[in-house]
Amino acid sequence: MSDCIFCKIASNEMKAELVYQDERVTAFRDIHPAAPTHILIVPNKHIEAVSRLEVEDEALMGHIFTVARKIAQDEEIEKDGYRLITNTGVNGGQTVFHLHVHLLGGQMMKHPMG
Ligand code: DGP
Repeated sequence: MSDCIFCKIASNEMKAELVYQDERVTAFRDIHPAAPTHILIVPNKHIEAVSRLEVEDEALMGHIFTVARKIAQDEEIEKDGYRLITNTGVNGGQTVFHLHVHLLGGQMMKHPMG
């Protein structure tokens, strides 16, 4: 998608602080960090949201989670724990419509259910 900022970051057309990249996914630091470690992991191909996933994307989604684990190890937050969040659609709080998983850690996270 030509006007998608996360497509531009994944294709290295737009700058971001990359922490991991391979042929399927790109991970970079969130521009507005909500925790000491706040990294976004995105598929390189444009998928708008979880609501647009197809069966053929299952392996890709699994890969995003194993990459999240690898990054958590590299960031040295694996032992203390971390949170993975995917906001989906307007009511889910999604603001960038290219599927992404937030990796948050480095502090005790407030429980999202209150
Ligand atoms: P969400 O609300 O789940 O759609 O999260 C979108 C996140 O993307 C939000 O935490 C801020 C981040 N973000 C938005 N634009 C940019 C950008 O241009 N660069 C980076 N690194 N992060 C961005």
